[in-house]
Amino acid sequence: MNKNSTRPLNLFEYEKLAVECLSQMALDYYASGAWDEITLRDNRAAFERYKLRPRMLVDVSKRNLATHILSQPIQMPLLIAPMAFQCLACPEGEIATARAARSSGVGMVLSTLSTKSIEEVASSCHGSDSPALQWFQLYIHKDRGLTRALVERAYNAGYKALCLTVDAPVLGRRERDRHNEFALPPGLQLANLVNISGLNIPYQAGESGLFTYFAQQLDPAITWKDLEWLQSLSPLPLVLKGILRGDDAVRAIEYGAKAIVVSNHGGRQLDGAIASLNALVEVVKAVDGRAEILIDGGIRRGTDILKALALGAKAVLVGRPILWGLAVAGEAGVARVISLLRDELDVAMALSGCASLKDVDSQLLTCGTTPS
Ligand code: FNR
Ligand code: LAC
Repeated sequence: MNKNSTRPLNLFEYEKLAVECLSQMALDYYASGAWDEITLRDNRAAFERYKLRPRMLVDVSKRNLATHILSQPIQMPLLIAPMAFQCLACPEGEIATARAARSSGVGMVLSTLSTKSIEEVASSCHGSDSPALQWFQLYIHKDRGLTRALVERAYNAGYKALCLTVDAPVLGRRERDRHNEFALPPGLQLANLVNISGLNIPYQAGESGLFTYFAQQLDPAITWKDLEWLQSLSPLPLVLKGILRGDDAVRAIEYGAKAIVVSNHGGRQLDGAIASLNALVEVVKAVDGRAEILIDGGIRRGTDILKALALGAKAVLVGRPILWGLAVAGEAGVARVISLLRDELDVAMALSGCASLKDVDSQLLTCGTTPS
């Protein structure tokens, strides 16, 4: 396929185009999962196992995809997952992503390890009518002063929630990154950390520089008790990302979390971990309506979103396909990836007899030939 002559029709076609736009090191970093990439593949396979049970003869002439997440409106149930180092895909990096999220009416979660700063990303979206649904994703560093400063900056810049990633006490072993000796190329930096401490992703022979960064800088000792401290730093609602068990979800609520992201980090952390869609069922049951539940991992089609919602998620996060859009065409590419998903969800809802998200329920799905 040629970048200029072919208009990608779906997210898989975007991935094929992106392969030609990225350096090998960036592509491998974006695409890879941990060890044998079993969980990476399982995330997709889990969606294919569930089958839809469409309802017929429903008036679907008007369809509404809008919803609220933590009381904030979005045009469709989608947020862009936090992903590090987006300037590897295009020079505007996270700013392009944020603008596309804003113009498309979806949410965005900014990574602690972004290559554009908390303030740059927030201010790039100022000036339009509705407030952007922007959350800040936090990695707790050993240096608690540095961590506190990140939270305060996110709050002051107008981010609406703090999304603590809990599945990465150490970095998962991504062997492609080890082979490539992954490091940030000259000119790119950890934009949120450069003024505080000048931290960067080091080159290290035979190792992923990001793995070394995690080992040196992030705190693998954090436990549930630290959530109290974290919540004392700002009034931002707490979201925990990376929960895969019902009992952990219940604990998250007891410790004050307002939302949970069921996630295995896109198969990049513990390989062999349960597919996130399969964990969703257990988490939804345990939470029993006491917190909002989101999910990510392997969402590539509108029907995947529909299935996740039918199993009880309020919204989904999408990761890698956003980077493929960013690599192919910057802000416009991200906007188009979102619009493809929106169109697919819209058509899938119509064909399933759902005029609005309220009509999407567990009866819409089966895992075998009979309703579950
Ligand atoms: C991630 N992810 C991630 N998560 C997080 O909490 N903080 C981060 O900085 C990153 N960085 C990151 C970089 C890249 C390149 C990828 C692909 C992923 C995980 C991400 O938020 C999300 O959980 C998964 O990407 C979802 O799976 P899919 O949609 O990529 O299959
Ligand atoms: C990753 C980290 C940064 O998945 O979360 O690469």
